[in-house]
Amino acid sequence: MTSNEIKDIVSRVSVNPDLRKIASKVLENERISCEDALLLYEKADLNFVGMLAHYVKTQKFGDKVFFNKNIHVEPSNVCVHKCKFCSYYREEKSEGSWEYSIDEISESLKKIPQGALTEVHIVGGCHPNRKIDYYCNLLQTVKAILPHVYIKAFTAVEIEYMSHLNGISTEEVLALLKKSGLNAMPGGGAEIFDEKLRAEICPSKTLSQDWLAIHKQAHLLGIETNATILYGHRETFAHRVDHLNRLRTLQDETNGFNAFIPLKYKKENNVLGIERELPWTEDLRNFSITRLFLDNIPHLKVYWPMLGKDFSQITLDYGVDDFDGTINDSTKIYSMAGSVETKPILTQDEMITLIKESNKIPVERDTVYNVIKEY
Ligand code: V47
Ligand code: SF4
Repeated sequence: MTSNEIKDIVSRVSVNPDLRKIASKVLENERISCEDALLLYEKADLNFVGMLAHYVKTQKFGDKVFFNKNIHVEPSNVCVHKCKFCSYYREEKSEGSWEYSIDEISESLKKIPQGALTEVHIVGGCHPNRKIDYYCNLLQTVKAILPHVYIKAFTAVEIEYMSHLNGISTEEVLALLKKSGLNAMPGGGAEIFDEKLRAEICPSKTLSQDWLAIHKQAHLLGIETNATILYGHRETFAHRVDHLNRLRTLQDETNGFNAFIPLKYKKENNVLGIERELPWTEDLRNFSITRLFLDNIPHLKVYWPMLGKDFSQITLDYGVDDFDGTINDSTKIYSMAGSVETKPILTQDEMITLIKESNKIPVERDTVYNVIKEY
């Protein structure tokens, strides 16, 4: 749809005049304000925000939808933080905990044919007895076995914990990890930046200002990163807008974020005590409004293992341009929280089919969005 066609539709249907103004801003390529975003969350229906988000996504990428070939490595689920929404962490040596040695991880990586993937995504808990040598060794081992892959590893929360445990600054941690092979960082651990709510749902976790500072340090060191939001728990729309605004402000400064990934809170096996997960229409509205507000973070990613393949296809018409990865079934953070896909695995052919079925053009990318192949 062209901007004139959208203007025409907006002028014909009876839309709140303030919403109409926001639509004009979007169509004129003007940044929307926090007040605008809040109004969209409070008043705009799914079709309205969806149409605008799809327009913006199409302006940026046409019908292209990106994916990559990756694998998740989760060295341990032992974690000191015990976030209330997390279904994944365990106490050291308790039932359900795991702690893979470098040898165990390297044995499984050696089975992967060369060229089968372009990214290894490594993330786990904050383990109280694993010093930075373990992580540097792990990165070096991955690079030795799979020299051409990008390593996207460790959330800002893990970086902060390594700094704490080893008595060195977070900059030093990042520099050491980079020297050992770290190429990029995932966006986890952001949760919700509002300090009061953060203290309620993940009291011991990295403070919001520190999460942002670590990403800034990474960007200044040339490590590109992602960002996330955990939504659908106790947060208000104003909390979501505040969260997005802190990211947009940092991105104006550093331009180091590649992708934003909204993570829907899943309620199984954790103690947060939310009885009902959000309806899918709210997920679609959230994807759409995020696309409209975060005008400076290029990619909006759907993490399909969490939302399911079928629903993720629908998000491609609501501002999403990235279907994340082919993944393998080793990722547990969502399956333990009740995600739609209990054994997340997609072959490259299945990924291409899913994207084509949605009338989009599949484009394989690497971690930092260099195009590998268009299908
Ligand atoms: O920070 C934990 C979330 C995140 C639950 O950067 C939960 O490419 C929902 O950030 N319900 C870690 N979410 C995973 C992550 C990620 C995933 C995929 C791709 C990328 C990327 C990053 O998982 C945590 C937290 O926000 N999480 N528990 C739960 N019950
Ligand atoms: Fe640990 Fe991350 Fe789970 Fe929090 S969300 S308890 S930091 S693994």
